[in-house]
Amino acid sequence: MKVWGVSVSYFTGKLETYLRYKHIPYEMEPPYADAVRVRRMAGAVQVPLIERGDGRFMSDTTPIIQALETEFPARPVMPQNPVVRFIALLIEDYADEWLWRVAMHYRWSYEHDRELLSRILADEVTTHIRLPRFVRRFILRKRQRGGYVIGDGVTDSTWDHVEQGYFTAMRAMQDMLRTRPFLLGDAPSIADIGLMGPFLRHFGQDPTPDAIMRNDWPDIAEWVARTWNAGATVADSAFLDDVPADAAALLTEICETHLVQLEANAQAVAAGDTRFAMTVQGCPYEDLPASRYRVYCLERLREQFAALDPASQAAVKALLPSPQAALIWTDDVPAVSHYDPDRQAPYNQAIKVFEANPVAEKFEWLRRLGRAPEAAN
Ligand SMILES: N[C@@H](CCC(=O)N[C@@H](CS)C(=O)NCC(=O)O)C(=O)O
Repeated sequence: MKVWGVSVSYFTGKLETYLRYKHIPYEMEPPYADAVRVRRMAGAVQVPLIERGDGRFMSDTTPIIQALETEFPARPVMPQNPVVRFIALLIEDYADEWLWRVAMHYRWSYEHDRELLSRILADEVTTHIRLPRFVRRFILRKRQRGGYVIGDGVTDSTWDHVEQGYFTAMRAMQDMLRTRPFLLGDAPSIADIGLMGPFLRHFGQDPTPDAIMRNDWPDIAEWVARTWNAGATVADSAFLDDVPADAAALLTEICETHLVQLEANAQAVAAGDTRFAMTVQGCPYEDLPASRYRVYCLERLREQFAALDPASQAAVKALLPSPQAALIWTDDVPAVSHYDPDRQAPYNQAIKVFEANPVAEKFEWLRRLGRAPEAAN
């Protein structure tokens, strides 16, 4: 299996964790030198992508993993119990979409992290571009910090709240890991795999968050290593049959953060707005990019909830007592993404989470000059 990916990428790290656990062999290479073909085949140049032997492309780790679970049923990562499975998928969605801003902030707001990562990325993904390395690094720094940090609502007044998201996640995960090696049992589930997106390549590798984790949260550093190495140490799946009480802090955090953002984003997309504001845990965020892809995430969560039997639905409701959770089972806020209407994912023409990056567009002339970096994380 060919994975088009990047060694320091959030979602590539999530997919690699999964493939290693499942013992699915793969080779990896960055896709950017072949961007025209990749865009034609996959719809968007983002990482990771999988190119199959028959030429088909798979995009988007959430449907990729769901499709691979059917194709490679050994060592499943989806819990059998429907309530545990729904909660695991909700944790995956929070890891994918809420912790993204936190991870990008630590990587691109701190000078040391920014210098190191722009150097790694320039050497890994932009060597086909005929511009001096310092120019390639400059574009990468501007693109990533401008588009994904400053352009995604990280300001002096949200900075502390963004960082609080990292600590709250670790505290809540620690609650769950006190009596088990993985969040929902004795084997990694899609909840662990999802959280490896932010925790493997960003929090566990970027200098600033990694120092915090290693020095103050070594239990979490152990979980990162354990999940990465689970292919060698875990013989088969073993999940809980109930969502444990120690998941309460993580579920509250998900309701108060991720679901608030999903709701405000869906409202913005429904109104045709490209930017929106929201208040999360009392902290106002201004001028955020609306995402059609995240409306699709909400559509899928609602669909998974609707597919549960009434007793499981009641159990999920009892686990999510925060008022924000009603977003999942009521449709006062419309969720209509018009994305993947024929349900071909992961074999569809994909869209990016943020379809436009205004900062990248500002540097388009420079990029064209040397065929400069068009995507990285
Ligand atoms: N929902 C997608 C997200 C993939 C994604 O956003 N990947 C980042 C890198 S970690 C990317 O390629 N971004 C494109 C860009 O920066 O233009 C997935 O789960 O695979």
